[in-house]
Order: sequence, then C-alpha cells, then structure tokens
Amino acid sequence: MEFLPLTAPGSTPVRVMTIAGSDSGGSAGIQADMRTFALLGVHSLVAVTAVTIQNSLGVKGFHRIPPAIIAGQIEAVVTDIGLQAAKTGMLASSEIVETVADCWRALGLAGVTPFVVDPVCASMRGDPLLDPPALDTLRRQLFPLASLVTPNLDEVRLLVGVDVVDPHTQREAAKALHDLGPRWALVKGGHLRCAPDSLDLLYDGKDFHEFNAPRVDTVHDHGAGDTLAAAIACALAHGYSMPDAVGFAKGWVTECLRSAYPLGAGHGPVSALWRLQ
Ligand code: PXL
Repeated sequence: MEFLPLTAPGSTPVRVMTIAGSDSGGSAGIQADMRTFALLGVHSLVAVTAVTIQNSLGVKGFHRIPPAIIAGQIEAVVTDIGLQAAKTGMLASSEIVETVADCWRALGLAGVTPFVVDPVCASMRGDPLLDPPALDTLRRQLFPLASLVTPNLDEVRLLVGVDVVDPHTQREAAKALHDLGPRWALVKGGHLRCAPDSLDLLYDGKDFHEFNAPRVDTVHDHGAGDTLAAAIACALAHGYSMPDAVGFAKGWVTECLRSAYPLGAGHGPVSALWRLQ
C-alpha cells in the first residue's frame, strides 16, 4: 500500500492531535491513535479526556479529566507547537464535548484545521464511554465544527435513529448525519457482520464515495475505529482530499486488522506494528 511522506531525521514532522481517552490495555483510544500516528511518521499531540480502567475483557470504569485541564492541554499545544489536523475519540461527558467545541472555536481552528470527530459512544463490548445527554451536545456543538464524522453503525443508530441494514439505509444514514452540519460524513459498514465486505460510505451533501475492503475474519479488532479515524487525520494533515484520505486510511486499517493479535483472555487489538516488518 501507499505511505504518507516522511520528514528527514532532525526536521519537524507533521503534527496531529488526538483528543481522546486512555486505554490501560493499550489497544484502543489514545494508545491506538498514537501508534498509528507514529507509524505513519506523524508527531502525536495529546489532550487526555478520560482515563479508563480497562483490559482485553472490557472497561471496568473511567475517570473524567476536569474540563479546564482538557482545555489547557489543547490551548498549550495549539499556541506553541501548532497542528495540521486533530481527531476526537472518547469524550465521556456533555461538559467535555462542550469544552472541546469551545476550544476549537476560540483558538480559531474552525473551518481552518481538519477536524475528524469519531463519536465514540461505547466500547466494542458495549461498555458505555459517553454519558447519554452528551449525544445531543455532540450533535449540536461538535458536529457542525467537524470536517468529518466517522460513526459505526451502533453510533449511527444513537445519533440519527437509522438502523443500517443495506446500501439504501446506509445512504439514508449518511444524509441524516450530514444534515447535522459536518462537512463530510462517513458511515462505516464494518459492524454489518452479515456482509461479505466492509463497505464505508462517504458523503458531502452531494456525492457518495464508496470504500470497500474484504472483511477480515478476526475477533481481535479492538481499536479499529480509532485507527481508521487516526489515519484519516494524518492523511488530511498531509493535504490529502477527504476521499483520498479515507481511501488511504481504509487500506491502513485493513492491514492493521490482518495483523491483529491476541492479548489477554478477551479481544486483542488491531496492530499498526506490521509497518515495522
Ligand atoms: O474504540 C473506541 C474506544 C475509544 N477510546 C477508548 C476506548 C475505546 C474502546 O474501548 O476504551 C478509551
């Protein structure tokens, strides 16, 4: 597959920020984002929103970081280091969603810096990672600032009430998501487990773009959504168009799924480490 351009040793690479939660098991969240950033040659900037207590069997609990600390992290790096793109993951509460949206606007990043919003609502096992009232804050405050939103099918159901079962309902969902204000909406088909392929649908209010890949048969898919959104943010940071960034990231996450490994007694992570082979 293609790779992103690398910077010469000693020169400053492209910077991308993840605004997300920590996974103590190292499979999803910030840890997945940073692995993808590093292996794509991108410098990781981090605003921690929550700390989960987690292993391969599930999320046992989490601590929300105070909003002022989250805003402080974002402001500190934006005003000094600068960034070419950002992505959000677990935002945990309505207050945190609002803080991130306020920061994005106040720092003059809205409409200027690519912003990928992955609306993480729950872990793959169904452990909640977002307080229910925060769904509305996501829809109303964060989505209108997003260059792209990347919900999976469970998140689509929660956000726009569409049950995606076929290509027709996938298009309906893309339109409903786009109506909430993001520049682009990506409806990921990976959770449609009866389908032989994993088909993601991208929509900008005008044209549909399809991204297909053979379904990778593995139970070790923890962090797949995070990895996809992280790779999209890296490609956007390099100036890719949205369709090209999604196409690149789809190839990346498919390779990471093929190299997924067992970990603990539950589900293991998708692995960006294949890039080191
Ligand atoms: O994959 C979604 C996700 C994002 N962020 C954190 C997570 C998870 C899933 O478990 O734990 C911190």
